[in-house]
Amino acid sequence: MKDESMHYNENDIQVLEGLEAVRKRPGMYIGTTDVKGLHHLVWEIVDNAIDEALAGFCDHIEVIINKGNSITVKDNGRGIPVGIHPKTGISTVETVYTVLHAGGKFGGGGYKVSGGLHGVGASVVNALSKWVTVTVYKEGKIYEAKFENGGKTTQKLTEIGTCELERTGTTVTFKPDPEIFDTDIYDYETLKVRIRELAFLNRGLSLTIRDDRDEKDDTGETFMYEGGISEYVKFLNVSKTPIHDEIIHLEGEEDGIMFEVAMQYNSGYSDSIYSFVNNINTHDGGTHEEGVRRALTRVINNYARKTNMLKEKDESLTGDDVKEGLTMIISCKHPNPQFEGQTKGRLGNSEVRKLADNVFSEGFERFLMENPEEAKIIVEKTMTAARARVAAKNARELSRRKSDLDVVNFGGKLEDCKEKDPSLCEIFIVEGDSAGGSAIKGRNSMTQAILPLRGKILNVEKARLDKALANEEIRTIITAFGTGIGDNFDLSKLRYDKIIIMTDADVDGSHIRVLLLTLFYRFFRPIVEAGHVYAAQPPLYCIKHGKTIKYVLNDAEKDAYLASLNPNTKPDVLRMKGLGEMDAEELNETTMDIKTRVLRRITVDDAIAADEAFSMLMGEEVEPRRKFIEENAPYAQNLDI
Ligand code: 0RA
Repeated sequence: MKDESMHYNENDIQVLEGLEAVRKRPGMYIGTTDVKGLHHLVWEIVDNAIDEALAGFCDHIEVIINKGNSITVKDNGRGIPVGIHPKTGISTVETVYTVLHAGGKFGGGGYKVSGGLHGVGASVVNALSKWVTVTVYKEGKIYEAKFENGGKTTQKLTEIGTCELERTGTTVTFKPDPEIFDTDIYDYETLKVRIRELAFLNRGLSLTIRDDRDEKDDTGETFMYEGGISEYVKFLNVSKTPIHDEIIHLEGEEDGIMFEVAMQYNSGYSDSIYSFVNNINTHDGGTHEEGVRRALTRVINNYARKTNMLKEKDESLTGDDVKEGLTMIISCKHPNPQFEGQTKGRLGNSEVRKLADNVFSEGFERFLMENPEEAKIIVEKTMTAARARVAAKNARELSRRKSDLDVVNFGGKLEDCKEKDPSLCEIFIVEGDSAGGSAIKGRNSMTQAILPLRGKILNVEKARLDKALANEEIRTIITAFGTGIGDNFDLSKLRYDKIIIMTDADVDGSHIRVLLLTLFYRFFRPIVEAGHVYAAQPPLYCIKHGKTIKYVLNDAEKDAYLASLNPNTKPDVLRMKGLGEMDAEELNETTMDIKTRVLRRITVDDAIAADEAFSMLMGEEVEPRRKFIEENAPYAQNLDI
């Protein structure tokens, strides 16, 4: 007879060493241990359930945020195998949760395309949890295993009851270890947005999210889209005005690689093209995107020539022309994806370029032939974009020539700093001339440049590049930044390390800030993505007591500060009116001085959410904006993206 216990002990040591390595260097496995890493744990577990769905055995997944911020993920798949694993001599459930490299091929060796840590996810989550409970429903029986303090088995897989034969699936509950993570509070919205995305990307799969910390939430929200990525395109175009009714959906498969794309043009000027591989956003594109872009440009040009919309003498449409106002989702499911680039956000598999090109060009050509009216609208749109491109190029050349003559003065508005090393320089874009005046007097003229804005800035969500370039305010900004715009944009030429938007803490101020952010996001996106954009935070209150002056940013800070004071002091509290009413010294001390100011960095964690928010806030459609503001009113503080 084999000595089972001996066998187990040997493994046990190995197992604990493996999980201990995860606890020592969690960043290697989940990136960070901040709020992002905390949420990452959920996706590792959900990924396993998605794999079971992609294998065709699961059609419902439920995510529950429990009281106390533990997470439950339930699926109705086949259930993790419960038998003894031949390699480890312990149950497969326990193996999957405690052996670091038990991923992928455990159990049946099924077809597996999801992203994440490719099957080691469960053990990584276990290693980083205070406790984990796994329940498996299978063949009329209920099994349970428990782990504590970084993955130590406290209850081996045990049969704990019976259930109906038809009931199968896996339920996992885990509580992240507060010793590992900076925060232990889950954000419903963050989980919801990704769960909705997973529902769009996996048509027919239903996903539910419920918040049991919230007494009022007893049903949660369920997302299920029969139309898959077509419905994603429809959703992304809600705040935009589509120029044709039908959402074009094309798909194909070859050698186990699934490829699909959905698209619809809208009347706007920016494009929203997002691509995914195995449900992961490939934000740096790759071969699947390249195939589609190449085919899109070729098919539209061919069609426009064939129908004589594009005459012989006309230049061909460019890749930029054919993507203006295009909302598109590209989704590829690949059994062996190669992710490339610094952030692994690029698909490298070369065979996908061909597949994407073939599937797209055949399907799209067919669509244009069968729908001549839509085809005409689309081609006309791309031809208008081409004309605007030429006009913008001329305008750009004009403004470049002008700025060559006038490098120092910038139309008289920019008060530049003396320092020439961009990494030490910052520029304040200031609302109004009077605040601009105080800022110029109060600044550190060595490193701080000031650009006062006179009028309201143009809403670029409703304007093409050529019109934006005709706008004085925007031209000054482009010249000041030094990066150029459009085709000749060059991030390395940015003249300031920090671009600081300084507007009042009122509704007008927020409006100007959103207009500026829209401009930066649409026309200077790499500047935002590289983290160069900040919002200054002028204080809302000034609290004086005795000789002490304290500035605070909001009501909560004011109340906290007042409560901290000796009850005998008599503070007389001033509500600050606006930037324009502060003198140079006050403005410097409260908002500009690097020793005392509070800046908020504007980040783009999620490009899709940012795009959605800008279209919503700045686009043509009124109704979605009304709804968005209504729904977000309680969170108005967090509106910035
Ligand atoms: C491999 C084989 C079988 C099921 C699974 C994996 C499976 C894993 C997970 C992880 C979360 N939920 C899951 N659901 C299923 C099938 C084995 C069998 O049919 O006995």
